Amino acid sequence: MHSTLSSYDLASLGWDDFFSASFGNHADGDSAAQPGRVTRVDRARVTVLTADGPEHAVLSPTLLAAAAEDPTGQPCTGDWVVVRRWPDGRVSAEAVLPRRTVFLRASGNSRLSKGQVLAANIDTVMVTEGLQPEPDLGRIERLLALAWQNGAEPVIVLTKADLAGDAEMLVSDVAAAAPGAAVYAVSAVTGEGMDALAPYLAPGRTVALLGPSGAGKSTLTNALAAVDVMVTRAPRADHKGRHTTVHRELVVLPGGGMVIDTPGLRSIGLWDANEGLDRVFTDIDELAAQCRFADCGHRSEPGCAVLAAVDAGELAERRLTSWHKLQREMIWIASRTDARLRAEQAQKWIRISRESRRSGRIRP
Ligand SMILES: Nc1nc2c(ncn2[C@@H]2O[C@H](COP(=O)(O)OP(=O)(O)OP(=O)(O)O)[C@@H](O)[C@H]2O)c(=O)[nH]1
Ligand SMILES: [Mg+2]
Ligand SMILES: [Zn+2]
Repeated sequence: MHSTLSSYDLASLGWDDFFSASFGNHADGDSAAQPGRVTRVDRARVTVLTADGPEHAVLSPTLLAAAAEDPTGQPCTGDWVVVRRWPDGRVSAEAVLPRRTVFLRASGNSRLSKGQVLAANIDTVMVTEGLQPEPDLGRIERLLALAWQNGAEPVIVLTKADLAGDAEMLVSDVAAAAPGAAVYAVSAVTGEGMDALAPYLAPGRTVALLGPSGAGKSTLTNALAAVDVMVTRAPRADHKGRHTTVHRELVVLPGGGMVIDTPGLRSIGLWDANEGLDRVFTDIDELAAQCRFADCGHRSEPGCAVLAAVDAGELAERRLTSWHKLQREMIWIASRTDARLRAEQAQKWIRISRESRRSGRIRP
C-alpha cells in the first residue's frame, strides 16, 4: 500500500537523466537540496515524494515571485521540484524543473493568458468518459487534441461497462472519433477490462485521468490502487457530475505506476493545439487531399471530397461540424494570444525536437 512506504526509489517515480541533468544545474553542490515529485498542491504548499518519503514543502519566495509573473510556472501535480531542507527543519520548494510534458488548456481567466497547467510530466492521458450516459464525442476530440499537442499519448477509457446496454457499438463510435488512439471499455465495479490498462502503469510511468465529473476517475483510481485513496460519489446515485474531487492528486500504485486523479473538467478550451487537431482529424485530413481546391474549407466548395464523404455516409456529419468548430476556436485563440507570449512559452516548455517538427507550419 503506497502510504505505508517510507522511502521511494526515484526511478519508479519517473526520475531519469532528463530531470537529473536540470536538477544538477539548479542545485549544484547544495547538499540540503533533493528532488521531489509533487503529488498535491494546496495554495502555497506542496506535498512531494522524495527519496526519504512524503514531505510538505512551502513555496520559496523566488518560486512565488516566478509564479506571480507566469502562472504556468507554479508547481503542478506531477512536477519535479527542488526541495530544500533548512537547518530549522523547514522544507521548501525552490524551483520547478523543466517539464517533459505538460497538459495545458485555455483558461477563461485572462490573467492566465498562457493557459492553465492541468498536469505535468505525464506519459499517458486517459481520456475518461462513462458509457452511461453515452460518451460525449466532441469532448473526447478536444481532450485528444490537447493530449497529442502536449506530447502525452492519449488513450480513451470508457468506464461503467457494467451499465452499458451496447458497449460494443459505443466503443466503435468512440474509435471513429479517435483515429490513432486505443479505446478501452472497463468497469471498476466488476473489474472487466481493467487488465488492459496495466501496460500504461509500469513502474515510473505516469497516467493522468481527465474527463467530466461523474465519469468515474476517482473510482478507477481506487480500483487501480486497490485501496480507497480518493473520495468518490456514493454508488447507485444518479450519474450526473457533482464535482466530488476538488484537487489533483498523484497516487503511487502498488505495482509502481502513478495515476493523477483530477477534478471533473467543466470546459476544455483548446490551447495552441493545431498539431493536435490534425492528429485527431486524420480522416478529414486524408479526404481533404482529394478536394479540388487546396485551401478548401469543406463548407460548400465544388469538388469537396469531405462533403462528398458526408453525403455518401462515409464520414459522420457530426465529425465535420466538430472539426469546423474546433478550427474556429483555434483561430480565435491564435488571434487573442500575443505572439511574443506564445514564442516565450514554446521556448520554455516545448522541447527542441518538437520545435523543429513544428517550424515551417503555417497557422490558419
Ligand atoms: N456501475 C458503475 N459505476 C461506476 C463505475 N465507475 C464509477 N461509478 C460510479 O460513478 C459515480 C461517479 O464516480 P466518481 O469516481 O466519483 O467520478 P469522478 O470522475 O471522480 O467525478 P469527479 O470527482 O466529480 O470529477 C459514482 O457513483 C461511482 O460509484 C463503474 O465502473 N461501474
Ligand atoms: Mg473524482
Ligand atoms: Zn473540401
